[in-house]
Amino acid sequence: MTAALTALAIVLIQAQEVKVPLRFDFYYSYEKVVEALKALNTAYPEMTKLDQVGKSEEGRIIWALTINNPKTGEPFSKPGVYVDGNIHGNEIQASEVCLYLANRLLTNYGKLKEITEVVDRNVYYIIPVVNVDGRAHFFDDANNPSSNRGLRISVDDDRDGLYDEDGPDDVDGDGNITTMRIRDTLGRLRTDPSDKRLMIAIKPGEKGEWTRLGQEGIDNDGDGVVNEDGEGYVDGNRNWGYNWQPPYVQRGAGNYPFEGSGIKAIAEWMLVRPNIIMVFAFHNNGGMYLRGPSFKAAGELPQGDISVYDYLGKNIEKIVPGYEYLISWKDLYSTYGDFTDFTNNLVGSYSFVGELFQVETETFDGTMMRKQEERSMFGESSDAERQRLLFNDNVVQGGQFVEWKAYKHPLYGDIEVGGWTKMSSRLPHPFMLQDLVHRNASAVIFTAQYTPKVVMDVFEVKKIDSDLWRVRVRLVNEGVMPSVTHASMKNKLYPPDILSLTGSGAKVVSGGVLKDPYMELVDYKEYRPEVQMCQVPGSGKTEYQFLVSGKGSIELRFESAKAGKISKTVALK
Ligand SMILES: [Ca+2]
Ligand SMILES: [Ca+2]
Ligand SMILES: [Ca+2]
Ligand SMILES: [Ca+2]
Ligand SMILES: [Zn+2]
Repeated sequence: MTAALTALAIVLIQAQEVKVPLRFDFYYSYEKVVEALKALNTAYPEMTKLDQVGKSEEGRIIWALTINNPKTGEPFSKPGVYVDGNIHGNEIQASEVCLYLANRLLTNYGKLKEITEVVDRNVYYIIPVVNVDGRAHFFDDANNPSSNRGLRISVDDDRDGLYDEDGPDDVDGDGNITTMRIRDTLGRLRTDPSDKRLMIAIKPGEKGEWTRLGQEGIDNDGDGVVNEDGEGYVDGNRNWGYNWQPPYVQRGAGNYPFEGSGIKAIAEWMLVRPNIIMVFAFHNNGGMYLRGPSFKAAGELPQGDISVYDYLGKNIEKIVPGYEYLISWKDLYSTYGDFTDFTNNLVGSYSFVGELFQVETETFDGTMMRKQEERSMFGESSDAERQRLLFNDNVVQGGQFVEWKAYKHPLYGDIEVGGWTKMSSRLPHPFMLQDLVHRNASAVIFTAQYTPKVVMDVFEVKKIDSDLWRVRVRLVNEGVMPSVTHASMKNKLYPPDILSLTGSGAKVVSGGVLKDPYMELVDYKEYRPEVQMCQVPGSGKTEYQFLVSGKGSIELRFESAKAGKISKTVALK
């Protein structure tokens, strides 16, 4: 398909009305994402709530869809599962994963047992598009697969006093920012004999043919440099208020934490939802599920939290074949001021960054390529690129690569322009989108089965003296996640979970953790024994013993920011 026809096909899809169940054979523009959220909200008014979280720099609204079944309790009575995507404006399929998840949960509630259970168990907070301006500009403007990543905050990248004065330009007007090359016998590249669209590195002694000039563009401000100061750059995922570092340490950090108006709005929105215990932030690409910490100096996470991540991560690797469960600073790179460090340390959640899509899956014969580790010193990987071109030609009938064509550049003279299109490289072709969104939403649904679920059992009320009762209480957690993360306990983020015993005619004489019911080994709390601080371990239990004097009925209450509230009333008899 020519670029013009591709553009026409996109326009036709975008003109159609969005209906529930949602379709996932095309990419939703920002406006279409909003329509889809409104359509879900209209179709499921009892189960959903649509919030305006805040506004972007350009005034676009950031929307959040909350999914909660009121019949199984209010949102704050349940663990919160937060899912977002597209904080990087170009990483658009992340939003389709969010929409697919919402659509999947709502349209299958009451039909599939597994879906019904995870809907009833948790509340879901879904923000499909974080960088709303970025998504809009990725669709509307000429881009390469990696551009339009940042927030719409001007930054003077080359420090000449002008802001964003010279970004790439779509010199041939095809909607893509591709690459420029110039004939150069002293260049380090030559045409690949097996496919003339590709260039390969010359061997020692061979004559060169081409030099790569970089992204399409001219010297807009006439300073003798091409493309030196493009749009932005503040990176929404380096602008959060946990371990934020200034731009000389962390590129894209912004002038101060939460400079991005949408970033600040989302932070505030999350902080008033202290029940959030699980976070998924979807990006592209590479096929990874990353956990923190994001920088080495943070040290390793508490062992109890690592166990939770390992259980989830190793299962997710199976749900999304080819994806790897990794640690971000160690296996990828260190980042400062990123979102999941904020959520882990200040929201008190477990968090995964899902890096969607593996370009290695785009091969002619469908066999996944080796990961592109063995690139040549010039960054070319011709084996992989040849496969991708075969995929382009034979599987999707074009649209992913623009053939080289001559262009008269005002600075360089006779050059050629061509290369991969914006909808290639980091985004699956729409025919493979369905598989991507389903599997990655399934990773969220799998995880949502393991949020904390605490049940209380008052397993003994025994008279041990004329006016003295022994009350034993067990808190059992059916989830894999503890009732509060170990990191939150360490950081003292929230009032700890509390188990309390009250009764108008009763007085708690002593109380504590029941270490051994047979030996009657109790770790008594010295002050205010009627209030016990606790953390109910994942797939485990914790037991308490109270000695109570008095009569009548007593109430036992368990209160947790993440795992909800439970109370039981029993009679002293
Ligand atoms: Ca500048
Ligand atoms: Ca700039
Ligand atoms: Ca172009
Ligand atoms: Ca310039
Ligand atoms: Zn990203």
